[in-house]
Amino acid sequence: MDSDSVFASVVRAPEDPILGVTVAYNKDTSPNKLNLGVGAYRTEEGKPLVLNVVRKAEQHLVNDQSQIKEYLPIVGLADFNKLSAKLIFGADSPAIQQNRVTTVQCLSGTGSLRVGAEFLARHYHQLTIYIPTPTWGNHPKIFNLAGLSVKTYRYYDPATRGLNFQGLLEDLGAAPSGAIVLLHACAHNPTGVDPTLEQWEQIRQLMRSKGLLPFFDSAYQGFASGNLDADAQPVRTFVADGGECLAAQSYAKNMGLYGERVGALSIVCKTQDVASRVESQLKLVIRPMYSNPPIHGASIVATILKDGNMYNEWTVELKAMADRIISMRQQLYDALSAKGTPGDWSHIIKQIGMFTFTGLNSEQVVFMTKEYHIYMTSDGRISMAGLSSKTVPHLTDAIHAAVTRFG
Ligand code: KET
Repeated sequence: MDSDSVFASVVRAPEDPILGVTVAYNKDTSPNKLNLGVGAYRTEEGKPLVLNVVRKAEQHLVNDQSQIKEYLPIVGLADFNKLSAKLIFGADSPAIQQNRVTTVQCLSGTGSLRVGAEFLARHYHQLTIYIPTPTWGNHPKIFNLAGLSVKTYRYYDPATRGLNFQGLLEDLGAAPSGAIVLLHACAHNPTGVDPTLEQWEQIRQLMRSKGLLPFFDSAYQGFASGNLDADAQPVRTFVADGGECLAAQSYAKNMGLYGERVGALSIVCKTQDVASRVESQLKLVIRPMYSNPPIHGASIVATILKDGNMYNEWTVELKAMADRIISMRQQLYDALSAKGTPGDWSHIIKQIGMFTFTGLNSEQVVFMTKEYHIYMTSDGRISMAGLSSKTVPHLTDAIHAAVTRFG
């Protein structure tokens, strides 16, 4: 009997708004089903992709008898941390040269955000973090659980399907001095809308003038433009001014290491001494949480970043993924235009990164899932990486039917 259980009063929690889409997809028996929910890259054949360069690095690790399975230090693999900081801040970053960056290996992007948030909650004077509307659904939960108070700033304008730059400046301008601001480093999720470099510069000036603390979430470096350096440019301009910031990096998407849970948190400080004290406190955050991070994924990343040839191979494979996504945008846009689907769909080719924020409403999404077995998040976000030339017509039919029926 249920009532005998000491947990009898536990109520069922809803599925996660993003990962729950995959749960529902897996239960669907239709041969035409299509998962455009989670942001995970698929090939033209609809299959998950392990990069060749990752296989090569793994082979290298297996053959290397000096590779051991001892615990890593609390902060993770030293090489991985150094190389990760270089990847995001640039090899010639003065902050790195001056040793005022501390980098700790964390459990992918999510874990990096969480560790950074826990550190801020313990040691930073202003406990309010501003996140964009909309944003990745896990952001408010991560920051709330860490003890920060979450507020929002305007970001996306549904009318233009572009950036609400004026609203963004107004809201950050009205934020209390010292507040933390979560910024998507590139390829904003879910909107696919990024500020231009000129707009970033204005955001930077405003934030610095008010002493707002930037916390970058970099989950898609390389996926926006196909170029790792170009995608890191906004972050680098914030570091170049000598000010402080945090950055959470994920290798889930750009190296396809989703399940390896490999990422890094960097905190750029004013001086080397501050950075080393910050690191000592990060260790106190991490040790009781998960003790120390896993070794395999970080070793793969370090192997690739360390070796010139492998690094180049990676950039080629990364560019190929980014290009395939861009070509999916064009194909979907062309197909909707050819079909004469009502509405302006040019945002599909204007937005960047893994997702298109279609503008479809939740009623239309429910309809597409029920009638066409197409799975996506209820906010109308579709993962372009889950699409292929073969499935574009099916998606086009579904969107056409949805907007015609519920326009
Ligand atoms: N930040 C952003 C903006 C983000 O989209 C994700 C993942 C993460 C961080 C964390 O990724 P990690 O695997 O912890 O490195 N987003 C996709 C997957 C998810 O929701 O977990 C998604 O939006 O589909």
